[in-house]
Amino acid sequence: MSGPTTDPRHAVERLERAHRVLITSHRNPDGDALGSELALAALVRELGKEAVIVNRDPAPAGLAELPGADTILVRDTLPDDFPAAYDLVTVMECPGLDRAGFDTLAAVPILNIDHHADNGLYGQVNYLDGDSPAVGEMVWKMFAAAHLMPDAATATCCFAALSTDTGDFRYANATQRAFLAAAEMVAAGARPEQVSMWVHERRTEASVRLLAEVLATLEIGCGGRLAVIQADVGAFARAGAGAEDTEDIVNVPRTITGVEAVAFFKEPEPGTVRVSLRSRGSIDVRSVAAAFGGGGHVNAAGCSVEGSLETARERILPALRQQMECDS
Ligand SMILES: [Mn+2]
Repeated sequence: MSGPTTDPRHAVERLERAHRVLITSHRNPDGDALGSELALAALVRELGKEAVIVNRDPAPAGLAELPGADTILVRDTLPDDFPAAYDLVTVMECPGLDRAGFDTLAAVPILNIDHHADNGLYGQVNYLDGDSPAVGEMVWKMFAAAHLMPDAATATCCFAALSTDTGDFRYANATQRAFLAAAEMVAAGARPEQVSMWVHERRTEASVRLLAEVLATLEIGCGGRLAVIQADVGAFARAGAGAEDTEDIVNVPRTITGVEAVAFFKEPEPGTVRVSLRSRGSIDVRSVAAAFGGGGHVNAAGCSVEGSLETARERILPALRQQMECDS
């Protein structure tokens, strides 16, 4: 273990000492997870090493079109030649090692690359930058640190990571640093219009039907500041939808004037309820999620609760209302 570093050279130096690198990220990978994994694999190969990407869950439909995404192994367990055939594991965008969904990753030294403020420093090298808009941007900086020029496909992967994690450059993390990196990526051949198509125009019919079901459950509380939506097992069944069809729905109530926080309760199958929380400004939904074993960012977090949807609501909503200082 060593202290965290924001210097991409330290991460590149660790890669240079490796021969065969296993790359993974969190369960239900998003644009930053997938884009940063693919870009890192390209960097590892440019350095003359071998890279294998393994994820526990498949990519969402649109992001499966990222260049190289078809090379990602999706498995419930690590490859049969792990740990013997690997001398480094690189974990992308995981505040805790458990997020990857594999039990034995720590059998090999770990390079931990993340931008979450609550990262658990589980790596031999911890390349962490809480000011970075996306882990894909941190990988982009590693190319410069290695004096290597990313190709157009890699630039597109990094751009996908950056644009999805900044909400198409609309969130507070769409900083000057984010735009400067985006300009470099486009100059290197990244295709923003292609990424936008993959991210926004690959909806399933089931997800649009589920959206209708969910919006019909909208409740507004806390004097107009809190929006609550849900998808119970019946809603998933009527829409023909699964957990993968809930993406982005939580953001719809956030567009209501005056709404400062959104809670979305999802019950794709009975017994476990996934909760997505979104907020504005200083309302800290990460601490609410963390109280129930989850995590994330101050303004975007989530957790899972065992039991019924009603139980999950009874546990989470009082904690959220307290965080928001609701008096009604
Ligand atoms: Mn990220």
